[in-house]
Amino acid sequence: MQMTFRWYGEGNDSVTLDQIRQIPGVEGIVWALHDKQPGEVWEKDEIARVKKQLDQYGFNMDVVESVNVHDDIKIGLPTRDKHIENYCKTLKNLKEFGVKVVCYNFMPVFDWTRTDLFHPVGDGSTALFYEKNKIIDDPQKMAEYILEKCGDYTMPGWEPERMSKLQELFDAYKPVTKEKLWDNLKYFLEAIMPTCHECDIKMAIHPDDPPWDIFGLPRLLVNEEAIDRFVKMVDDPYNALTLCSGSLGADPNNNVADIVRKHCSRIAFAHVRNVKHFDNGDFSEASHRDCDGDTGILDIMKAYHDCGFDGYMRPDHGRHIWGEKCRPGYGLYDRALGIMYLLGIWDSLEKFDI
Ligand code: CS2
Ligand code: MN
Repeated sequence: MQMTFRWYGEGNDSVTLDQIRQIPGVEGIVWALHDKQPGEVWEKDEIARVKKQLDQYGFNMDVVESVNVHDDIKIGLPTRDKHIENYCKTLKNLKEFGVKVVCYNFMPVFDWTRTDLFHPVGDGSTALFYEKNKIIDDPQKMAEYILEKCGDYTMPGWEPERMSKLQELFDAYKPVTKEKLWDNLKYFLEAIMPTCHECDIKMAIHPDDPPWDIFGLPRLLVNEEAIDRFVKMVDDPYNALTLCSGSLGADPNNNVADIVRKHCSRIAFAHVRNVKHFDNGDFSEASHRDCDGDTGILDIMKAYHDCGFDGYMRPDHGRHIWGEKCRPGYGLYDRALGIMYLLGIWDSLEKFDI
């Protein structure tokens, strides 16, 4: 297993590479060109600039999160072939810099959705929170709230440019049923697999967050059955998973450790995050410590260890603690604590026969 840390880039993150270097065990930075719109080619000189920054601190750039997929591909419009061609160009450019894994998602319109980005946890810290009753039929209001709360930071998947065309986007997705969306995902993957082989880059899909339909939009990667279908649909080692325990774990019926055991060989990238459920269906993100949530962090780490997982891992969203001002879910302190906890479990599993 190789520990990594997500970083949004120079001038685009409250956390610095110098700080990340001081967290024990971090070998690579999970990065992206965050100013790129979905569909735009990532040029070599732009990638080279990031490489230079990471090299100074001895970090690798093996994992990208995310090269976002253009809506035309998800909707299945005739223009998708042009966008797929551009996606392949980006993969070829990334290959030149040794990138091994590209994380992406196939969620219509929105990336992850929360109703409160700074919900008090009760100990003075705040965390991302999802209140089921607040997801009413007003996606516009939701988008405005998210954009306002993010302040100067744009959140991937919630780019103001896309959010300003929300109604148009919703209209475009109207004919896209869940089955159609599966077909469009298959089309995309089959089209890019030869390039992935050629470039030795694994495409690692991130599950839908939360793992159920919202605002009438279909969502695919929501449970074990869907993941089974996904890996069989394009049965290729380069068609891989970003297994996000927090996304899947938002549904109490999902047993993430079981999914790890079943699909370990197809997991290229592990996101480890803890979620606490409430009886009414709401959930809050929690610290990485097992007993602070219901995701089964210890079981998940043991499952990865038992399977001999040798892919990339990162702590996922953290709480906002010690008064830190940061991107929602992406501060330094709680994610650094998360890493120490995860490495503590891993090191113990390595040393003792448990
Ligand atoms: C989220 C997502 O769970 C997560 O890691 O922060 O924004 C995630 O990065 C994307 O869905 C991946 O494409
Ligand atoms: Mn995740």
